[in-house]
Amino acid sequence: MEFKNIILNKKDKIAMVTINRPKALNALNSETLKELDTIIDELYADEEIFAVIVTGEGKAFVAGADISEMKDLSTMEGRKFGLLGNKVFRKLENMGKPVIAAVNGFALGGGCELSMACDIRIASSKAKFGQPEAGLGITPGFGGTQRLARIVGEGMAKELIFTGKIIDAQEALRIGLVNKVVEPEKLMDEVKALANTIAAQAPIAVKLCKTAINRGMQCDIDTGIAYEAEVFGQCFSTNDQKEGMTAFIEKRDKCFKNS
Ligand code: DAK
Repeated sequence: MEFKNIILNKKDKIAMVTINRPKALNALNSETLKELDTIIDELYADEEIFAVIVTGEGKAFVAGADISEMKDLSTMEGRKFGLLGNKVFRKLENMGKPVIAAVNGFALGGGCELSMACDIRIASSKAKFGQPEAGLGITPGFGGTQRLARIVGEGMAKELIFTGKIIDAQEALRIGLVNKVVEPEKLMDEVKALANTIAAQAPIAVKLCKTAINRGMQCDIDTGIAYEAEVFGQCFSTNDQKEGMTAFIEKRDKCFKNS
């Protein structure tokens, strides 16, 4: 399927989702969010895809929600826009496949929020992060007040959101917002290698790990441990569990079938 604002490529079990509005620094308008929604549904249903990469075309990852579209929104329209973005980001977060953000440049506002809805963030040394919404007279609207505090802690999240200050990739690494920083020309190789390593694991196990971690971050540890025991049990109903353990005993390479 062709999209106007997003390029979707699939190769060797990996899907690459490139936000492609470079003239507007990949700002997210409703049209782009709706395309992203369709793409997530497609990737979720595609059993050949084991890992997903999200990145931006040009010098930005995503420079935020589209300010020109938001400028004249009414209260109800603003709410609708926020609900759309949150629905799409939550779907991405819960899609059951690992998602890596390859943050190639500006990740501001909704862009920082998009990267935080991904599981892992790898940044180019040129990347910049921030939640500048308060300076525009709004609050973060795509989960920033919730995910940033969970990732970097309450005090740091409040400082970033209250001041709107923009931080560089090294500072993002220091506060735990990104997993790794690499030189710009190495970013895609690094992210693809990571995606390939993840895609070589048993995909159902990876999916259950993701769900268990996501759920565990939102509940008390006893509930989380009980959930872990549940998904651990479920693994034994998969062919890939038999394959992984048999291949180990037989000292041969594994061949996971996502079943
Ligand atoms: N929206 C629309 N257009 C944008 C944009 C954005 N977020 N960011 C950049 N652009 C456009 C610029 O207007 C410019 O367009 P032209 O003038 O060429 O037509 C083009 O991209 C290139 O940008 P610059 O000329 O500004 O490029 P520079 O390299 O000089 O500066 C910059 C790069 C990233 C520092 C600068 O563009 C910038 O400050 N951009 C805005 C960053 C920002 O404030 N982002 C946060 C957006 S607010 C909610 C729902 C959602 C949200 C909030 C609430 N609810 C419903 C409750 C989310 C809010 C946000 O994300």
